[in-house]
Amino acid sequence: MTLANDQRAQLEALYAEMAPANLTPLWESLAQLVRPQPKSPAEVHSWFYEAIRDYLLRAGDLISAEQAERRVLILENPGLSGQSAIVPSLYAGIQLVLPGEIAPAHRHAQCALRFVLEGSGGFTAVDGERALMQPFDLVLTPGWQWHDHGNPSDGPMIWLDGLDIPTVRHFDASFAEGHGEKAQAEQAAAGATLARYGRNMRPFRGSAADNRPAHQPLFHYPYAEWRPALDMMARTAAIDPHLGHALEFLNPADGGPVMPTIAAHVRLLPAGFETRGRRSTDGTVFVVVEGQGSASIDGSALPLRPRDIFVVPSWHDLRLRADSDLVLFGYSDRAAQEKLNLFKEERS
Ligand code: 1HN
Repeated sequence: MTLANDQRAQLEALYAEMAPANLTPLWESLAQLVRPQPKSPAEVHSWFYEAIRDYLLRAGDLISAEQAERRVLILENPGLSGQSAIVPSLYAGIQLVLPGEIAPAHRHAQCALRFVLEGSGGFTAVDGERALMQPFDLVLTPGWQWHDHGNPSDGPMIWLDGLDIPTVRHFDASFAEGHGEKAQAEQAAAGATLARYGRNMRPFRGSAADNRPAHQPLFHYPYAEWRPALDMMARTAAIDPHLGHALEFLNPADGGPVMPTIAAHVRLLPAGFETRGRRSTDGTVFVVVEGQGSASIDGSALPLRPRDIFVVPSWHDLRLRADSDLVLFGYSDRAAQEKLNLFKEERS
């Protein structure tokens, strides 16, 4: 906007007068508010697993899971400091449950996923049923389902928590409550839900076994199932030049993303493969599951090593290079954006 000096001075005087009445002029901020394309305040960033792990284990010496309620180090985007956000809509943290510990039962409006990074034999109990956690399993605790964590194994359990905390905050819609019991009483045998809903089947409608929330029945997607599926895909399907071999986790209730706000996927890039560029409006959090390679994000290179975590905010061009077979897990707010008709992607 080009304004004459006296016009500018008179306008500034007017703004100063109206400010106590909580009024501001749109014409001064319109171009910032309605951008021609996304310009995320979030930055590209990566976290090295070994560094997070060291801090987390030191916290483990100082505070118990029960004292903390959840012993988690938040992965805070450097462009969103103080907001507990890794992209503007999503949260990420790394949680530690030590042998013998319990993270007490509660429920909340926020949807959560867990992606196991280390340890074997701990569990998340969802509505009274345990999902026994193995490395690189995906476990969901959908909104308002009771959940607690425990670790009867003899080593630390460490996983990534992905939640829609900033989205729920944005809508001013947070509710939460404690269970009363530290750990929920067992309502169903471990694996019962996976057997009924995780095999492209469901209990015959109205049967006594048809007892999970209808909109969100399945909560465990084991590595032992998704990893071979990716390998089979690599042997039998043409590779997507922008994604590699990619599979999305589904909610069997509706064939859509795993939760109303969050979508999650895994992908395999065979050794030597390099993707073409792609950008999308869903800023995405990635975990390196196996292999070595690099990401090039708007032209700057990021090395990729197992268990490292990196974030690619909205509308940043991502290219991936696999030096050895490279497997990634990723989650984003694409589920919410598609419902709001906001999702866009561009392939170059
Ligand atoms: C939560 O419930 C968990 O259940 C982890 O493990 C992290 C961060 C904010 C709010 C709730 C969990 C969380 C959380």
